[in-house]
Amino acid sequence: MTSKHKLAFALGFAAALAAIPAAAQTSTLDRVKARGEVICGNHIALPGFGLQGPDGKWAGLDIDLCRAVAAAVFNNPDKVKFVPTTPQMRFVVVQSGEVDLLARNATYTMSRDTSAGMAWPVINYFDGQGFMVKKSLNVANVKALAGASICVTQGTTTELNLADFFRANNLKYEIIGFATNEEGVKALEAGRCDAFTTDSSGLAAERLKFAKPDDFTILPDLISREPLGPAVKRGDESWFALVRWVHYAMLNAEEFGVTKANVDEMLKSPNPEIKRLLGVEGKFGEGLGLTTDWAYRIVKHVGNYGESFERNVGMGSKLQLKRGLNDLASKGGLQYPYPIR
Ligand SMILES: N[C@@H](CCC(=O)N[C@@H](CS)C(=O)NCC(=O)O)C(=O)O
Repeated sequence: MTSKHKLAFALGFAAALAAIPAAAQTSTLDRVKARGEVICGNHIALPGFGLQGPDGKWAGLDIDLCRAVAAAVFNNPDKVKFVPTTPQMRFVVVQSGEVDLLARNATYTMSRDTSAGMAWPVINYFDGQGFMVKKSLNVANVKALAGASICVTQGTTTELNLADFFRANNLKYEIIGFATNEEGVKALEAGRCDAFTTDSSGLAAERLKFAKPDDFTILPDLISREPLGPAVKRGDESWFALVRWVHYAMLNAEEFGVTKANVDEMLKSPNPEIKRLLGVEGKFGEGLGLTTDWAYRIVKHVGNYGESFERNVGMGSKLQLKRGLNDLASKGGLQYPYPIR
């Protein structure tokens, strides 16, 4: 290589480096730390998952995941900026890097995972698509909805599954699409459609908003699998791992009986699993760019997964959802606490 070539090479390299936006040169965790807060894309208003209270404070299972990330990074669950998103905008804010993670009942699917510039660290709620109808319609299952008009939110897996199911079963139906749940649910309440369909957890949440919730029933059958979980921008594996392990820490805490109330007491536990979880033994948080007490912070500020589930969507909450698929694997569910070791 001549000196001229060397110079051109060096300049070309410098130019290429300069062309990389600043954001691409630092890790998501570095940016989060420098900014002093996590930016979390959430739902505009979904009781149990992401809903703003009269005091302006957000609450829900998805909100807890964002707060748990903040607790792990900052030892402060309030260091989160929430960015409410519609179904149509939710992935754009992930792809553009406007949010560090999206936590709003979004289904993990192959195309969203492989061709949309996003990655899905973990599933924090296993769900399926259901239907809600007025009790007075007197239908017992989804197939009895042949010929019905069905309200659905656009830009969702829901509208795709709906079309598949009715086509596959040779059933006629009329689809009435809306940009938001709110409009679709209002249309059902007003009698403009016979049924409203979305994730079954979303149905339980939306029913709460009716003036007369008891006039409506959720049909027993589910027509799809909807694994719901957070999404991050593809390309930062460390951040991906951090979000995933935050959820696993909450599962491990539940598995070993570590709760918000007893976490300080548990620091003295002789159980090696608990010692590793809480950072009494080992330095597992360091691999994530965090402190050794990263999981202690999560449980201390947010609680374990079971606590978050019960508080937000479980039998003790207004939604009254059973643990079902979201029980720990040791109790027959799909939530599996991967080993911290
Ligand atoms: N899990 C499905 C459906 C998501 C979905 O429809 N979510 C509803 C709530 S259950 C929604 O966000 N509606 C918009 C709104 O209410 O503004 C997906 O990821 O496509």
